[in-house]
Amino acid sequence: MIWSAQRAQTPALASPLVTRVFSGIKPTGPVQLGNMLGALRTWVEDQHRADSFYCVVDLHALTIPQDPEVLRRTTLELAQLLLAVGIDPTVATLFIQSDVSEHTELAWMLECTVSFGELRRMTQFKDKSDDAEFVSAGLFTYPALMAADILLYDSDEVPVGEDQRQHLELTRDIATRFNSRFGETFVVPRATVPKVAARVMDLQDPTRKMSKSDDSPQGTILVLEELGQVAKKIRRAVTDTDNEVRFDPVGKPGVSNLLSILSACTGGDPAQLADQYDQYGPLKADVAEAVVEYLRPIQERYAELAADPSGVHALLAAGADRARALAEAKMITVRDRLGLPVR
Ligand code: AQP
Repeated sequence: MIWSAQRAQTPALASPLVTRVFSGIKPTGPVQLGNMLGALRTWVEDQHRADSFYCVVDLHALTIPQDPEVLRRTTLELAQLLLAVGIDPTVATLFIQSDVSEHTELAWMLECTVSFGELRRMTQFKDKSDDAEFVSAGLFTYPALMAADILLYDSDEVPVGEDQRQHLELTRDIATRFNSRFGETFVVPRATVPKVAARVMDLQDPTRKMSKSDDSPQGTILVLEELGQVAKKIRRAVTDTDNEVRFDPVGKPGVSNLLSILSACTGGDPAQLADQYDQYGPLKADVAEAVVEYLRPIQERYAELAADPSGVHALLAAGADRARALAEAKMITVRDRLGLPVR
């Protein structure tokens, strides 16, 4: 117990004066524009005002079948991409989820506090399992692992796209229930969802969100895609026939999606941007140019990092060490609260 008390006082523990941010991204395929505008853009901003923990959540990728070699490669490439988009490892903690085994340990404990009915209500599970040949139990319990990721670090804020809001609500419920049953243990986090581009839609089917693992090559813009190809996809984006440029996500989902993308890349309010256009052609041309110029420096930085990936491994190991220090301390409290031996 003396040892555990010492651990619980490590300076790495959350200070009540510092906002802690945590977020993760799955290495399930090449990062798409929605990931970038809905989440990673905020990650980069947040790292300068909060103690930020960013994680490549490789264990979440296992919820759907993965080729081990491909997963190994995409995990490293995703870490490189996070550096290329502007995550600065001197101010933020960047690490790989499976390097910190406390995530899975806590996930099990939380799984035992969340009900089958709560998990069954998760719309992402329904979406991802509907047409799948094989539905893993992990896909079903995945929100408990996500809750563990967040709660381990006393996170105050979790920057995510709109699609993750429901999982965040469940995380809040899990934390609140645990605290009231076992005593104050977890910070109850809140989702921070961007004002624009919180749900970037598929360019060919603007009623469904852009996704990295969906088979919609013409509807998905990849962050590392050849820029001429990016412009072409935007010029071919599905709109509608009345040729009126108006921000109305329900009535005009295709046009509104383009306005949201333009707004996220250049600033400005999507409804006001709409006033500058009276035809789809010029709007599409401006969106294409804005996205290309947004992605160009990211692609250049990525090419430099990919040419010499040697430093990335060391940097991820250092990030995991920092994350582990916090996670170990939190698990001492959690184990104690649950009546498990404290190591
Ligand atoms: N279309 C989107 N618009 C805005 N934000 C989005 N995000 C994902 N798609 C959009 C946000 O990106 C972050 C990382 O997502 P993830 O990799 O953890 O999983 P996801 O939400 O399931 O994203 P994908 O691209 O759809 O991946 P797959 O196809 O593997 O499921 C999250 O904050 C998410 O909100």
